Amino acid sequence: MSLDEIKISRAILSRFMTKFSDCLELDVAIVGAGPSGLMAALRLAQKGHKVAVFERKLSIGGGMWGGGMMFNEIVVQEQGAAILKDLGISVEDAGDGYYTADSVECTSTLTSLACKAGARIFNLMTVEDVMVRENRVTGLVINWSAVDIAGFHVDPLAVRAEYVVESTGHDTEVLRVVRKKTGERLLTDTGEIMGERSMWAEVAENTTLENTKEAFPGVFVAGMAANATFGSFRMGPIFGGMLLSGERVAELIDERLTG
Ligand code: 48H
Repeated sequence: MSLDEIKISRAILSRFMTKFSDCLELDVAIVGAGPSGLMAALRLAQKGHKVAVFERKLSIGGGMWGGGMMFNEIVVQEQGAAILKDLGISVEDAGDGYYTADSVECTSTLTSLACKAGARIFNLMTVEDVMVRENRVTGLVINWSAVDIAGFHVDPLAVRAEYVVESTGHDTEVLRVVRKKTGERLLTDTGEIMGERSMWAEVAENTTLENTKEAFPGVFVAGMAANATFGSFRMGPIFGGMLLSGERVAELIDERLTG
């Protein structure tokens, strides 16, 4: 078979345009492809919702690849281990209710399963703003990360969504922009992003789940961003709470979409 470079280029352009334009109106737009965002994407897609994830970086997986201090293993507790096993990821018993898993296997498997379930993942795209109608977030404003990095003045495009998942991790970028642009109170005690506290794994893991909820009309917060928004602790390289938070946010949004 002869190979024509122009056919290769045309195939990429036409396939990408079909895929991208199909995602301009979504049930759920997820910001950040870390463990909580990927888990949410997997469960929402399995429930039949139209979901896409927008990730700023070239790589998918957020803080999961790096394990703890670049030792590429993660720790999960009983419930987290059950999720990983259910996804077909190898888990080692480390005793006393702690389990370890290879962070590369976790990230790549979760990503693959989310894609195969029907979630679309767009890497190299940064969410820089939101759309708001009648005090409710109705979509995202996106641009190529390369535009952001280069500091070019190029106007963005927009994506409409019934619900947005804020899973940008420590920086809570979506809620930060919501607070700044709307001037409205977030659904926190102070109305502001309350800020992440220092490390306390046990408390942080439990509060991650409690804090996985709607933080502004139309925006649900998951993962590390949930604790940062509602003023709880960080937990270090234990990832059960992130996975459970992704599942929880998917359940909450599914209830809204189908209820
Ligand atoms: C597009 C964006 C934008 C934007 C950020 O940090 P993450 O891995 O997030 P979680 O919450 O799923 O997992 C947190 C975990 O990795 C972690 O950091 C833990 C457990 N820390 C504990 C501790 O004590 O330190 O992923 C967030 C993703 C990243 O890939 C970002 O690049 C991406 O979101 N992102 N994508 N537009 N504006 N902002």
